[in-house]
Amino acid sequence: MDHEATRRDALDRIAAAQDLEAVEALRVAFLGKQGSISALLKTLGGMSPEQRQSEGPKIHGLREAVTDALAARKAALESAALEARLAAETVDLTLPAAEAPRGSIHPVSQVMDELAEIFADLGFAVATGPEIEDDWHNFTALNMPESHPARAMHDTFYLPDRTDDGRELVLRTHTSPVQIRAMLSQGAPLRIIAPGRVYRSDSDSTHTPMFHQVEGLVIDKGIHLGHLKWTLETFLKAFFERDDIVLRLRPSYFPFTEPSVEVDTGYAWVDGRRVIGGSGDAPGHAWMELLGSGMVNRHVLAAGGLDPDEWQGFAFGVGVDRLAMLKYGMNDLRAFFDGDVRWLRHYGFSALDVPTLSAGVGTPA
Ligand code: 2NL
Repeated sequence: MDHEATRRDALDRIAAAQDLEAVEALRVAFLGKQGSISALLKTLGGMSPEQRQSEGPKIHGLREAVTDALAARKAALESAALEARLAAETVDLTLPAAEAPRGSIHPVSQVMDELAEIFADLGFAVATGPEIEDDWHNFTALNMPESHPARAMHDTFYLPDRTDDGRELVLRTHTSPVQIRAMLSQGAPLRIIAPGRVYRSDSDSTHTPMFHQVEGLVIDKGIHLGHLKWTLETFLKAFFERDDIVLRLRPSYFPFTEPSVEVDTGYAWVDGRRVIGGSGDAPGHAWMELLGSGMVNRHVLAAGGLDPDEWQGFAFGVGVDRLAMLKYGMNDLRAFFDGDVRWLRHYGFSALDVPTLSAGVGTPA
């Protein structure tokens, strides 16, 4: 074969190569150690100077043409492969991920958000504080001095360490210490809710060692039980989204309030569930204890740095988990903290369901 025929044959075969492996095989066949064009190059060494002068440029030109053709074919195949991949792997980034695990908002979080929204509308700010407390903020300031029987009743988790000034450390048994801290740092007047985790060494079908509480505190001049009752009634009507909430206030005792009142609401059984609404004395209805409250004890005001002859207040505390169960119809508290994805899928909320008063804080349509 003359050089021209060799060139045509090589370029035809390169143009016909269907994949990168075929291009590589041709490169080896032409330009590899044993390659046909490499063999031609080697013949230059045995030629006379005249022959080499005429043959050299032809053979080098042949090598160059084949090298260029291989590179061009390789680039064409690579870009075709990329085009094919781009066409096959189109992805619409505006579609929701089909198989990605989807999270949901836990009912406790949802209810906490609902409470914050309802109370914000009444002028309350949300206060937070540490879950590890010292016994002064958790007990003493709340009119529970050492050896007070209420301390034992709280089933407190004690930590092995103490504060630098020798106070015992506990997992807070209620969110009241948050409110003590708010009184001390912000003074009066004050309108806050304190939602969060609390801990008691108690575990059965209706008690978990960790649960959620929201407390509320209003301090101003001339505050009385009427303000307490109106506030709780307004809150419960907004939370349960019904106007027929009826409250019954019973005298009670808490160390931190005086007088203390327990608040019951009327309810009825509907489809095996308690549904809040109506008077507990109405036919088919009964009363259920919902929350504890009272006028802030003057010792507690004083511990909060306030003059009890100048400032009065009311406070209340309620279990968030129980509120969630009543509103959304769960019957086993323990399932709240099992992390069972089936339960979460069933009772969880979409992250887009943000409770707002304008759109309603209740179950989305
Ligand atoms: C309940 C209901 C209650 C309070 C919590 C409170 C907080 C301060 C001052 C006075 Cl800073 N009171 N919180 C009041 C009454 C009831 O919780 O069933 N607790 C065992």
